[in-house]
Amino acid sequence: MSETEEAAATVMRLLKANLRVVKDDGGLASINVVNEFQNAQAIKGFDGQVTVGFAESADQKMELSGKWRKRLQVLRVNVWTSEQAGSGESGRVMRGKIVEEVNRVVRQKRSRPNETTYEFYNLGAGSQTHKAYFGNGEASPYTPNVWTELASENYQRLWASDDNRLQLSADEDGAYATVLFGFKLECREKTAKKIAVSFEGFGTAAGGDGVTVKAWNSESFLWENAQSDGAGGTDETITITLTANVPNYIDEDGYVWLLTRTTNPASAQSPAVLHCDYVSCTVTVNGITYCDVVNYRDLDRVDGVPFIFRTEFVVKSWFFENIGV
Ligand SMILES: [Ca+2]
Ligand SMILES: [Ca+2]
Repeated sequence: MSETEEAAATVMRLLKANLRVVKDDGGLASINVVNEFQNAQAIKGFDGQVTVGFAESADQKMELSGKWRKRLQVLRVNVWTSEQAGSGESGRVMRGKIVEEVNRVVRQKRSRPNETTYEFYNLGAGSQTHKAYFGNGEASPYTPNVWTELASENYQRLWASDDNRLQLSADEDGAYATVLFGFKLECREKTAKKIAVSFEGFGTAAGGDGVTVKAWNSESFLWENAQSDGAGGTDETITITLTANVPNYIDEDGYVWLLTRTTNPASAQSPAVLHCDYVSCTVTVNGITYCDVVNYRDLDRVDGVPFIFRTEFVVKSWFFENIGV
């Protein structure tokens, strides 16, 4: 039985995955996206905080029988900043930047808020979320001693589709240049209704060029849904789209695993080389299919120390449901 995700959870993840605020010093601002405002202390250590809370809900019949309904849900999204000791940037400026970014993300993603793209942007070795490992053939993601985590400079090559590629080779006769990618999802397994994992790159080997990708089925404990391409010596995007038994492809720690290897192995004379520019995993959940900003206003709190700069958005969202009777 699948589950429907709460609107606030969907919008929280949407913001968490997409907010990218650049500070005056060129660094990326750290923004804590949570479901409730704690206190001014909790903002410390972050450049800003965004809270998402449920406000109200209404049901609309779509036709006379009342079987098809549109469920409208209104959310309150608040942006909070304060003056940070030692920060060159004022809380007011930071608030303005985050507000702009919330507007951009909600508007751009309004027709697909329930779709999240997970990528390696800004991650390095030792990442606590998505992981990437090198190996020399097919093994389960949990096999000890066969997978070596990539170094940070190699993670960085996966940050964007920019033709700056990860390039790894297997030299031993019969070995495949293999990279294992683990995407850590931020949704409950049973809410996932579609997963699309994509690899952009190519492979070369003495026995023939090409890349083969597979997805890990954590129920059958097998690599499945093989796809092959990338034999042209230039980037190609290979995608595995999963729409049936989707939760089976999410393991108990919330990971979706993608295995990518050269279609052919290295020979005694020449290595097998895997080139990868970019990988991503897009997950669609059962939940709201539309959201947009209704309005926003400033609610600064200037009677205490430190000042709290706050902007509150009203966001409307909806999804359609068939209640069946
Ligand atoms: Ca490319
Ligand atoms: Ca790249």
